[in-house]
Amino acid sequence: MAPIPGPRPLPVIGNLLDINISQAIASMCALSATYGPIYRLHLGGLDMVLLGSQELVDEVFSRKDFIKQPIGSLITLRALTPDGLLTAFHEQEEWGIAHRVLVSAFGPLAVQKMVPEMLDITSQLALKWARFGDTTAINLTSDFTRLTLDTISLCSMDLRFNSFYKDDLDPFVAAFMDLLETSDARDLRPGWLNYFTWTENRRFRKNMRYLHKVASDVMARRRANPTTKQDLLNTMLNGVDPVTGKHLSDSTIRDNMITFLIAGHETTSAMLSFLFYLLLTNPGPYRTLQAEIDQVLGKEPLTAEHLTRLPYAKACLKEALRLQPPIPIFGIQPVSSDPKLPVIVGKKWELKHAQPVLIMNDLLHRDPLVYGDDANEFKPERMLDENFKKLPKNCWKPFGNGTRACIGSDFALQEATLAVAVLFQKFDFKLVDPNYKLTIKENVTVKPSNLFIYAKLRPGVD
Ligand code: MNH
Repeated sequence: MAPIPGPRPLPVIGNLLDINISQAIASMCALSATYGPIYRLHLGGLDMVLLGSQELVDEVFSRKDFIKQPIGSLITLRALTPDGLLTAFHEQEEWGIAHRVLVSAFGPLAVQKMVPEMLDITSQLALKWARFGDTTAINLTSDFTRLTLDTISLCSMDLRFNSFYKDDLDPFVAAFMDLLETSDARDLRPGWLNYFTWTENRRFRKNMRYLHKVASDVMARRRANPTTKQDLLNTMLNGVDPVTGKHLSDSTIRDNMITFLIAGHETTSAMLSFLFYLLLTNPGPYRTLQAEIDQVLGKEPLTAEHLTRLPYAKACLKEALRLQPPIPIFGIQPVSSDPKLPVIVGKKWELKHAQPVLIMNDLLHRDPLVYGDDANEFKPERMLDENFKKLPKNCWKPFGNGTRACIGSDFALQEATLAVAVLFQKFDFKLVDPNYKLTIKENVTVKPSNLFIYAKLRPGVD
């Protein structure tokens, strides 16, 4: 057996000094240049193994003995949503019940019925940008965050944040942003150290109580005023699990409402922001995309039917998810038939039972053996269905893997395709700073920072 390479850990703090805390993910990927596609790192009290090539990722995803492991921020988030789909442990009963009750409510057919609500919010964004005119700098990511938060809350629980009518973050968003920020900092410290950060812990608990209350209030209001709308909240309130015959408990419903709001908006906003950045720095794909939208929509108002005829727009989104995955790392673990025995990967590396393993999407998605010498370039053509299906399996994992993959991927892709179609139909865009260099802010998900654009209404648009 070969030792798994990696930087030498120090006592207590492990490899903390090998990582730049504000750019933890970028530093983890950078270490792979020195240590290779599999290496180990000791952080936050965990002995982790990181994987960053398609060959290794394909191996672990093709086997049956690797399962999801909520790790890092997800563990801290478990304090907030212990029964939520995203943070649930593999064997947790609440996960199975909620998954089975919800899975078809997130499927393509159900999501298609949400087009009018998605359009409602996208139109608010378009109206705002039209009124700004073409000389007001738009903070792209913050407007996309308004779009995606208002969309998931309206579609999932008929709740309107009306973010476009507010300058500041809604208190709900402020509370969970603050909670996520502390959760990132906690992650990198050994667990016992977090015990001593009193003020931070108090703030964490205060935010948590507030988020629980908002969700419980929405649930109580719906119970008091029942509707027949087939939204996710009604699905959770009324659904019965075909396997166990059980309903979702109130705390499971509450946790999943919070989960949808958190998981459903930061990621989709990041995807749209990165896509715009990539289009604005790649004039060829920008023009091809706008030509497709002009050809399919012309000046007509968008309908669900148009969305099925925008293959290039979909390819652009998938290519943006490849180059800039909003969730760049996620955790799995080997499960050995005998916990005392190791699990062998790549025929030569031993992993301990339940050892945290991190998949590094940033590296997987740029594996030169899969994507070639131009792996770092934005080329949406490679994501058109006919080309995508020729790629080796498990080379594109922006939505995670297996049964624990993202339940909201159809929702997110439809929402983003719709937004891109409406926005490119109505506007021409350019960067405020033509020399803008991408910088990334990490806060559980990653997003571009300081990305400002101008939007100019196109001739003939009212
Ligand atoms: Mn989403 C799980 C990425 C949009 C709700 N999501 C995951 C995972 C990734 C992911 C990666 C797997 C995490 C892990 O293995 O630990 N999600 C995304 C991306 C986007 C996204 C890149 C947008 C782009 N997600 C959404 C939307 C929702 C959502 C929209 C909507 C409500 N995601 C979830 C939930 C899970 C999840 C819920 C947990 C699924 C499960 O384990 O059952």
